[in-house]
Amino acid sequence: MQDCIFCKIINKEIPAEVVYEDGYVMAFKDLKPEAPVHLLLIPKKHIPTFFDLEEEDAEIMGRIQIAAGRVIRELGLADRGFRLISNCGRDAEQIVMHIHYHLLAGRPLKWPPG
Ligand code: DGP
Repeated sequence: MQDCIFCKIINKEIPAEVVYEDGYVMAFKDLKPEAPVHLLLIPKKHIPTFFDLEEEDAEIMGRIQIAAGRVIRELGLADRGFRLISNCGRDAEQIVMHIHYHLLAGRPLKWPPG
């Protein structure tokens, strides 16, 4: 999608610190980190919100979660754990309209998040 900042990152039109990439998923560092590890995991397909998901997207969404575990394991943080969270819509303050999960790790994470 032309005006989507995350699609531009996928297409390498704007830079990002990419830590994981396969045919379906990309993970890169968040511009404004809220934890020692703060990554954004996104589908390479442009899907604005969870309300736009179709049956055929089930595999891609599952792959995001597999990638999350893989990245955390590679960072040596599997014994400590992580939080995977997604903001959807206005009340959750979704700013970028391309589905993404925030992956937070490297410090104790309070619950509820706010
Ligand atoms: P939200 O839509 O509220 O779930 O958060 C979007 C996140 O995306 C926010 O934490 C900041 C991050 N972000 C926005 N623009 C860019 C960018 O151009 N590069 C990177 N790496 N992160 C971005």
